[in-house]
Amino acid sequence: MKIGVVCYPTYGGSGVLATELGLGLARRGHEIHFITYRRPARLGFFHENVFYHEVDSGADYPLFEYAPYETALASKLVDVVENYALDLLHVHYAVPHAAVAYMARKILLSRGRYVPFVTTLHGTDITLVGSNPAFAPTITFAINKSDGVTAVSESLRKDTLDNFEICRPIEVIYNFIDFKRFRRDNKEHFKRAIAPNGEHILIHVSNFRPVKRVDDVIYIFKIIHDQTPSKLLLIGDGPERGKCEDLSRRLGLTKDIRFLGKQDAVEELLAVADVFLLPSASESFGLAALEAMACEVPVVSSNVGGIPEVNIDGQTGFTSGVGMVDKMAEDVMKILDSKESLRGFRTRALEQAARFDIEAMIPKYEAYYQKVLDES
Ligand code: GMT
Repeated sequence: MKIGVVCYPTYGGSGVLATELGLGLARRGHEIHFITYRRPARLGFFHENVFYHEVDSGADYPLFEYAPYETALASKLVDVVENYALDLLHVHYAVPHAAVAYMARKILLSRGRYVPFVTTLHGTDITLVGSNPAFAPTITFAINKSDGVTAVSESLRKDTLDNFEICRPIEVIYNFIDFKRFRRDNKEHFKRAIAPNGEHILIHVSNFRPVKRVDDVIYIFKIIHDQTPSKLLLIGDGPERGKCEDLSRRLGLTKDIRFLGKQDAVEELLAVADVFLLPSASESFGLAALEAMACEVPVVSSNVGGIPEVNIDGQTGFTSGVGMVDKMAEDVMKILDSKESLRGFRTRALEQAARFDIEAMIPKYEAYYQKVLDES
């Protein structure tokens, strides 16, 4: 198939997932065209089946206080579909991509071609952004007009049906993990550098948005740090980072918390970690938790959204209510209680991660695309 992929080319989960999916499909012989405003973060290498088309929103025209990105993207979609004879468009993150794809499909139809589009809902496009009255009517319309709609967890599917007037089926295709990249390699030299006295290593990876509750990560760490020698690695960047740095100073933890910013090789840091913390207020899936589990790192998390579909309470880690930092700290201590306990959690985390192997999920997307093409 020849497939156009639209996504946010940033470090966020939806962009990562879209890029990995596109690359996986390209490896299986499909021709993949990424159509975005910047080269996606994980699209670093040449592949004969992968194309990249940059969208220029014409932002430098003096009249535009806000660049008309949607119009530019719709025009680019029309251009790429026509010039590369694409069979299908797959847009990740409904806002605004589903509405733009609808517009492109209309334009193409007026020029004699029907090109279906699949929308994948990722989470905040529904739970935070999409439900905002500024977007809701357009997004509801565009989801209903999609030729196919997928959600990354059962919980997100349910949230979408509960909160929007959706009159079409939504297929759940879970997020996935590439075990060629995410696996626990021996990184003893890293471990010695980070925790020279054998301290426990806790880790959190996110975009430091309020929804991630990174301050809870620090409060949890404080409780643990008072009980056992430990280090915390904070990976990623975003609006809450400054506040979190202040908090770690106020709590006297500067020496033992390392803010590492955005990292390309997250798996190398996960490979030295003992427990992953994810206390989010909302999370449709928790791809970062799955990446940790693939590297045999148990997860202590909140129990919101799709997280319990990934992190199984008492098995692969623990889940609790949002903001229950004392309980989350207790759960970390339970995991770290003995070498046997940690080993058990590690093994089960890996077993659970194996259910989300990319090799099993890509064929599900292929089958779904085929169904959409057959029906349109
Ligand atoms: O986590 C974010 O805020 C980024 C966001 C995104 O779209 O990039 O992540 C969402 O999509 C990921 C990939 O499907 C999911 O793993 C995350 O759980 C989801 N985030 C939220 O629902 C908050």
